[in-house]
Amino acid sequence: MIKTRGVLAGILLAGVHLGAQLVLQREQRELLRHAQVLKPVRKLFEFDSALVRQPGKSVVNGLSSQAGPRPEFAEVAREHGAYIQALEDCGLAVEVLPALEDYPDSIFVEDPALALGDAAILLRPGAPSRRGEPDQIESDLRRGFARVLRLESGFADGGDLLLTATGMLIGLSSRTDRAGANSLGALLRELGIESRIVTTPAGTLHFKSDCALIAADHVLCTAAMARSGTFDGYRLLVVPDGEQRAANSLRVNDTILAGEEFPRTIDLLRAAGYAVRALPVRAIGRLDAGLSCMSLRWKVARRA
Ligand code: CIR
Repeated sequence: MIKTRGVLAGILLAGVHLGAQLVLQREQRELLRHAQVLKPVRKLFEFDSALVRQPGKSVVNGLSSQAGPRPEFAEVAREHGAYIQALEDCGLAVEVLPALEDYPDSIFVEDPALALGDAAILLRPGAPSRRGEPDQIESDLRRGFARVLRLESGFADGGDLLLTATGMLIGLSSRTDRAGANSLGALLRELGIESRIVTTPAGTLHFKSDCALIAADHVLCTAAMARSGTFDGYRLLVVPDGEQRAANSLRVNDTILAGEEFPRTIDLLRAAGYAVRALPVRAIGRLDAGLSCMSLRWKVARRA
């Protein structure tokens, strides 16, 4: 009897031991998975480099959905200068490319390419007048990135791409179609980045015209974007009525760049604990642009 009890106790102990080991292994796997998910989080807002392009005189003829006066060249140039200064003040080394008069919208370098630290992707802008821009920026990217991939089919603009902690959101819009989103998804997978195709609220130029990630779990967005459900599970800071354009803000390291025309949004951001740098955006606003559009930003990948 005593012997049987001893054997039973032994089996029980071995079972408990095995159970504990399985739990440990599961926890280790979970930790590893978590670490993989968190890896890109660290880099979401960490930048040390940026590429911008000087506006040409032709910028005043850039695409715009708005009736009303065209912006003055001098005002665009002043806003661009203030933007470069802000990036530098955030600690970034900014390379300024020469103006391209044949491409009025080429100041918005975010659209023809995607920069990811160790790799870049040449995109295919949806607007016919911007289709040549990736070729114009290719050699500059090849200088800075060991790997440069190219989107070969469909259309996708950088303004429709938002990197989040769990991967890239690709917004379908009048500039990014499903064929482009699918091909881009495949290229991103080659680089180890998951992606999800989402929609852009009607009447919005780009996905990021309506939203900006301000912390890994916190999104600044328009009411229309909030209603879309794309960011369910995130904390949302909805821009006040009349300040929709403020949604295209940009977090760079620990600072959020926001348009100075949007004081109520700036107050909300500051009240939420963020450091904000207010920048002039009136003229680029007339060209449907905001603060993410005028740069490509990345953190140089250190080789192991
Ligand atoms: C365009 O319509 O392409 C330009 N006027 C504005 C591009 C703004 N870019 C962006 O939101 N990423």
